[in-house]
Amino acid sequence: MNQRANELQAQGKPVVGILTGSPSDLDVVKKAQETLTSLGIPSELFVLSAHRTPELTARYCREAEARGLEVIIACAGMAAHLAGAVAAQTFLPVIGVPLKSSLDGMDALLATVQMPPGIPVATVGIDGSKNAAYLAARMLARKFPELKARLEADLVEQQKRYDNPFA
Ligand code: RP5
Repeated sequence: MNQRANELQAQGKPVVGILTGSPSDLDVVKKAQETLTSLGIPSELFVLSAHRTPELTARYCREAEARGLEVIIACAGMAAHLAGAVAAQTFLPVIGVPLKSSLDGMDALLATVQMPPGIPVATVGIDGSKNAAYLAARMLARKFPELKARLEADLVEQQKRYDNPFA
């Protein structure tokens, strides 16, 4: 196994920060953390809001890189400004997860994805917290190559649910 990925797992220090805008989001958001854990990626999860706790959110983002984080996943519903507010405070890549809280999540999707030029948020689908974790893993695999092998193994597992007409 690649030495750096081993170190990543052994040290247990979070490299992905997961934020969400309300305790009411946690059932969906926890799937991101479960997926990262299944891939051997240490993460941390905090409830922080762009609107209700703006100063704590900004401080978290400004200190994130120095604390060793590599990617931030930001999840929110309704007027979902969290991912954009995070991207305004850090140069780490930000993955936005729009949550289905009202209007079937369409409000959050548009609020998260429609960032102005220069402040990007890589937005996954509505309630797409698992895919946010997989995207974070692909980003991290550029620095920790063993993660690529884990992603390949995970895909093989997914493929077991499918037929192979050529077998
Ligand atoms: C957003 O508003 C949160 O991310 C949540 O999805 C939604 C509703 O929050 P609560 O009123 O349930 O706290 O900021």
